[in-house]
Amino acid sequence: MTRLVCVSNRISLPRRSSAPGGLAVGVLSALKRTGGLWFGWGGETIDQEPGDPDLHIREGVTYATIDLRQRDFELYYNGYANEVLWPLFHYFLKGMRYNAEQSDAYERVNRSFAEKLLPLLQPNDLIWVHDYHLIPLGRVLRQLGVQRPLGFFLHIPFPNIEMLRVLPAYAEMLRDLTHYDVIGFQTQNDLAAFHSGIEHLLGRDAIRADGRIRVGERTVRAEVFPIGVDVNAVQTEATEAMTSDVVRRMYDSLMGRQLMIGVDRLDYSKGLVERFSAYQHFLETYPQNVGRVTYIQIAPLSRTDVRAYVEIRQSLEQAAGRTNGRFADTDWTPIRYLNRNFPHHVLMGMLRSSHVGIVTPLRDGMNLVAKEFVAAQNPEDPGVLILSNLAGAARELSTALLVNPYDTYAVGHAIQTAMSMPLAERRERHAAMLQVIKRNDIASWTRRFVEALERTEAVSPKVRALGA
Ligand code: GDG
Repeated sequence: MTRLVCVSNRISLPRRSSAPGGLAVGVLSALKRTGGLWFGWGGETIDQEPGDPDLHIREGVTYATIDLRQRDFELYYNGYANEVLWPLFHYFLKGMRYNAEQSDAYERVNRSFAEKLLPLLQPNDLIWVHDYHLIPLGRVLRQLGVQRPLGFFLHIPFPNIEMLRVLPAYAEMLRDLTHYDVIGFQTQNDLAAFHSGIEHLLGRDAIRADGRIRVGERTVRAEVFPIGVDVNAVQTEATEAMTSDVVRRMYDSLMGRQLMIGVDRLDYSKGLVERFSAYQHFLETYPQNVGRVTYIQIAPLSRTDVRAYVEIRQSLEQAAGRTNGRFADTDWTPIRYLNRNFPHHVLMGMLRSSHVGIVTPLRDGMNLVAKEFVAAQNPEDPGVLILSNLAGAARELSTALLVNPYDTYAVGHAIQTAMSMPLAERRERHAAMLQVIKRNDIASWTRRFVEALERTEAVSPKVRALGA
């Protein structure tokens, strides 16, 4: 029997009020199904050299957490990961702040992850590395002699070569990716962008007719594995939470008004400033809605040490204040803007209570909230999803009201369309989306990726080692 080992920058130990984040939601659902080991940073920073991992076992999953030195955390996590790779991969060059010291810390932390993981590995492990924080990890593990199958999944978009070339070490990054046996992307667009990088680095012939990539004597599988949600679990959570105290109080406070909801980590890629201004256009253009619609935006804070996140927070407070100042009445607030974290089941209950779910990122790898909104609805009387065509999820959820998030007038119009959509059309659009997310749920995402990794076991360790 093989064991699944997931590695990600940050681990969240299972708690009901776990921190938001799509990666953690995806990895945890995957591991709960298969059991195995989850290795990563536990969230603590210290001043001395970190020791061995701490181990905790919960519900068949072993959690191995390590600490990070404060300085490395600043340079590697806040710095290279979130001030260089995150903006670059989301096509926000304006938010990018590069320096070579961060790049050294990225390599150093990846090496330290590999060295601390090594003693925990067993001969039958399948190793699945997650996201942009850990791209070099596969190469370092191979250098340390690991011969087991190695997979990598990128949760965020992959940029086209012309954008990627902005990164000084872009060629090394592409080469690092080829040390994995399986590389997974969210959408066909991301895969095509990766191919543009491989063509640039290794030449057109490196991409074989079956899509595999030839790297010396080895072949690497690069494929699309769109992440999904646990549809049954979301449906149960949402239905049960409808009777919870928090959701009932929220619902009662609407006093019969229609509800539009947004749930996003507070991040500039999520398009919240543009969304607030779209909502303002909606109130201006369709004044019959003034006093009749409430918009609740839940936006738990994230990456609070990074400058761009401080700036976006200020802009949003101003934007919400402007709209509320202009339209609010003694008994009605147009936008309720909450920088709070809620337990997941409460959020699912709120999604189910909403007439409209608004998900308008300026760019997003997938966006699980869009899929959760669909799963949480009552199929007999479903709410309407407004979805950015720049989110990976738009490829699958094609019967949502698709919008360009920059076109704030068009988004305002979509809100009006959603608020007045007849029941038959709502049901039809929702049924089509539900079918898609059921077919491609979190279990099938995990199964497909693990099967792809298992298939690479046939490759002889000698050939694999050639990549090291
Ligand atoms: C990255 C990629 C990709 C939100 N607020 C709370 C909370 N959440 C949960 C949501 C959802 C998850 O966090 C957010 O996932 P998203 O996919 O929407 O966004 P990212 O965090 O940016 O995720 C993204 C994802 O990875 C997976 O591959 O889809 O494109 O950027 O599940 O419900 N959870 C709790 N409290 C909150 O206040 N407990």
